[in-house]
Amino acid sequence: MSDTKKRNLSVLGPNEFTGIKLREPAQYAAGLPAVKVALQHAFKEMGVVKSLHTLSHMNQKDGFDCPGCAWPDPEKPSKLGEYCENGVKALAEEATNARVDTNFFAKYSVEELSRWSDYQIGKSGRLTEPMILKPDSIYYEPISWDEASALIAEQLHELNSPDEGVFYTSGRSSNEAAFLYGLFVRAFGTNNMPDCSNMCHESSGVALNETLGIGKGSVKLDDFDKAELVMVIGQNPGTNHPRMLSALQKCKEIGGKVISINPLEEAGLIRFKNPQEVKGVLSSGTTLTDIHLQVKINQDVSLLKLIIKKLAVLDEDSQNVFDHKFINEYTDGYEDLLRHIEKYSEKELLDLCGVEEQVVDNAVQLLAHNNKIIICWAMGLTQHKNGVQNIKECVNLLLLKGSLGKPGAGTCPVRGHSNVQGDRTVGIMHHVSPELNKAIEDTFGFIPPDKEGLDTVHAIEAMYNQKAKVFIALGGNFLSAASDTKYTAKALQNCELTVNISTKLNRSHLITGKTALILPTLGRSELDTKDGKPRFFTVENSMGKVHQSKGLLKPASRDLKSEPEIIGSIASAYFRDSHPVDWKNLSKDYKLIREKIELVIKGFKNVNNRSKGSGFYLPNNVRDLDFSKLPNQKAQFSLCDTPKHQLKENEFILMTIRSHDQFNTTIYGLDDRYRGIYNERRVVLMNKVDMDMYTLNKLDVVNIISRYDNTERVASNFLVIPYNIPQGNLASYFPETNVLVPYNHFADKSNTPISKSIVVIIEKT
Ligand SMILES: Nc1nc2c(c(=O)[nH]1)N[C@H]1C(S)=C(S)[C@@H](COP(=O)(O)OP(=O)(O)OC[C@H]3O[C@@H](n4cnc5c(=O)[nH]c(N)nc54)[C@H](O)[C@@H]3O)O[C@H]1N2
Ligand SMILES: Nc1nc2c(c(=O)[nH]1)N[C@H]1C(S)=C(S)[C@@H](COP(=O)(O)OP(=O)(O)OC[C@H]3O[C@@H](n4cnc5c(=O)[nH]c(N)nc54)[C@H](O)[C@@H]3O)O[C@H]1N2
Ligand SMILES: [Mo]
Repeated sequence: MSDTKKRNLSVLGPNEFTGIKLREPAQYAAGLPAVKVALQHAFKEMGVVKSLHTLSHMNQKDGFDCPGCAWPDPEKPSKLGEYCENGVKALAEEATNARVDTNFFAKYSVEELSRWSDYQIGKSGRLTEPMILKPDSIYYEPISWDEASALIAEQLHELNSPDEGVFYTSGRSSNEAAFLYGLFVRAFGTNNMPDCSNMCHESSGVALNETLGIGKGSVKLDDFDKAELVMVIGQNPGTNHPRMLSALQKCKEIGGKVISINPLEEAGLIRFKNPQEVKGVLSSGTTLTDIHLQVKINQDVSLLKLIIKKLAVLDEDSQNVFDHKFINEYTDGYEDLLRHIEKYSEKELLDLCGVEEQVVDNAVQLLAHNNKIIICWAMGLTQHKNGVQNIKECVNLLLLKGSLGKPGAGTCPVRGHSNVQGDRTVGIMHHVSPELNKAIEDTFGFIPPDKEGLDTVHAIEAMYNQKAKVFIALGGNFLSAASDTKYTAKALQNCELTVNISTKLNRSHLITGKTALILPTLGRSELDTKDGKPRFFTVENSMGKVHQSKGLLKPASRDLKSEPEIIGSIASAYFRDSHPVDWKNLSKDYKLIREKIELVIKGFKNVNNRSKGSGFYLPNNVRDLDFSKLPNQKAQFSLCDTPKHQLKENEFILMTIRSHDQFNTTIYGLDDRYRGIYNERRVVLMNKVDMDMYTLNKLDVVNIISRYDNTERVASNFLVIPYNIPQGNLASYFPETNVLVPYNHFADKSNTPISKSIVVIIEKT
């Protein structure tokens, strides 16, 4: 294998300021500004005609699924179009008219591009043809599809063991692509399949599996029309799942209540003006949150435990606050839970969570008197050392209230990427499932490996230590999404070959292995044809419903291949057509792939027909109150300890969150409109009392520093913004602050990086 000339790259990109403007945080989400901003983005990237035509097909039954988040479509999508501001931005980003072609790569070296901001890199446009970065070069050059597949096959053959390969997946791939990819990786001989879930909802999957027997949520969209109470914990739907606000609005209109638990008072949770209704745009909108519990970062267990403790007191006063019939019939561990909460005093829990007692009591009253409760959550709960426990405490509350398996009640982990849940369902995972392996063996005639694979954090470590040498990514931006950017950069650079199957240019194409390949692929919104006939693929939304998606736009280039075709060509080059699976034909025929999915994965019976129209729900044991797979065949109460953050005097806890103008590592723009921060991303939100204590003024420039295991990590040049955030807590945007997250600190059991609770100090420059 070859040596490489050292490339002079900037791993983190520029850290200059872009010209901040501040306003008061917004008091409502959506409304006319959302419509205006959405259309501005769309028109700028795609032009007016293409924008309007495309938007009329987004999330419609015969159209394509939004490439943004995984929130489900209503049974009757609005004729005006079923999308939100950030869905339009996601589409505009994909359907842009700008192109990154051979000329672009001839003009800009990877060294130069690495000095561009993520915003500039993303705005360069769509990738148009396969490119190679050779070991001795700093310029990408074109390569044919066949040569690219042959090179990958050759490098895979050179590995000492299949476990030296790492096969990452982001969450935008279709079920068909993900199934084929998982099949190829297993046929190749490893379970090294880290995916974006490892950094995202893995903690939810682990907690829900252990307590309820399924790693997914239990509610359906229409449960929001029936719920008496919805709790939104550690989630910012106004920005990240705007269509969820319509569901909350409906809930409010029938008299439901909403409690939000968040260190920030997010605009999207205060008030909502539905842009799809005339009254929504013209009126003052719907108040969403009835009670906001401004918890300190990572003290949700303390707060929820306090709530449970107070409910237990009311229950003992024979107010029938808990659903004892449900507890007796369906659960295990109730007495232990009661004993466990005795360990804690109300006073200590109150101090830990930092919420005013009166506000907690108001929430307790709502919980005491309502029984149809939905709990929604996202990254504010999962990305902590005790992420799994956070979610288990939510499950405790639902079990006590009997709020599962009935209309208007249940678990609602709100997923990120538009098909991240589907990818998992059809086999992307680093764990071994004997059941899945057996089904693959029976269907395809080869024996999949039975050794546990590497997840994201362990894959990074293996590459860093040169135990893994080839990295292939089906989508995503591994470098910028993963923790510890500099360490991850070294890990990727230690690889012989890194391959990215992508729609758009990103930093992972610049900070690469010795040899790097970019394989450009079709986006969701694009027409995918075989023999001149359009074909569709399927996705699964956040609530376990599988449905079809069919693009309509002319592809960004004639040289693009679909994801299944790319996987198929790598697989047939690797196996040189001597393998029980007919990779070439399977990869071209999505219907055939679906027939195989039907044989291997439970719940996909007759998927080819049933996925048409509005689709079908996958089986869900919680909806049926079937806990037969769990110990004693019961849903499990859990004993969750309160997290211990023993901060030294000058230390803070930092959460790394999304601004309103980004999709993960894709930066749509430089504004965070709802939080009143414009034209700047290098900011750190801080409580005014803390600022005074450290004699910091508004817009002072600081470095943020984390120290774990004697290693200092620095994110330099951030502007301090006074903000309504609990004392001792800070907030900043990712990916800029990922450099601070230590690669070897992650959640117990789920291994999710601790991106929402990094211990840091602030240094004025
Ligand atoms: N427009 C847009 N949509 C997206 C994405 C995007 O980047 N842009 N990303 C997609 C993906 S992959 C995902 S996973 C989701 C992410 O969706 P979210 O989880 O909503 O995203 P974050 O910005 O990480 O927000 C976390 C929220 O949790 C709060 N929080 C942080 N720490 C704590 C805590 O300790 N306790 C509590 N109670 N709250 C806390 C923060 O204040 C913030 O409001 O969105 C998906 N949708
Ligand atoms: N500090 C910190 N780090 C985090 C988080 C955090 O909250 N804080 N959140 C974590 C979370 S929740 C997640 S999910 C991860 C996200 O991690 P990833 O999924 O790896 O990152 P994305 O930014 O979503 O990936 C964007 C890239 O995907 C490619 N792409 C887009 N659409 C398609 C498609 O249809 N097909 C293909 N093949 N490629 C496509 C484009 O090239 C684009 O540049 O980041 C994690 N990292
Ligand atoms: Mo995510």
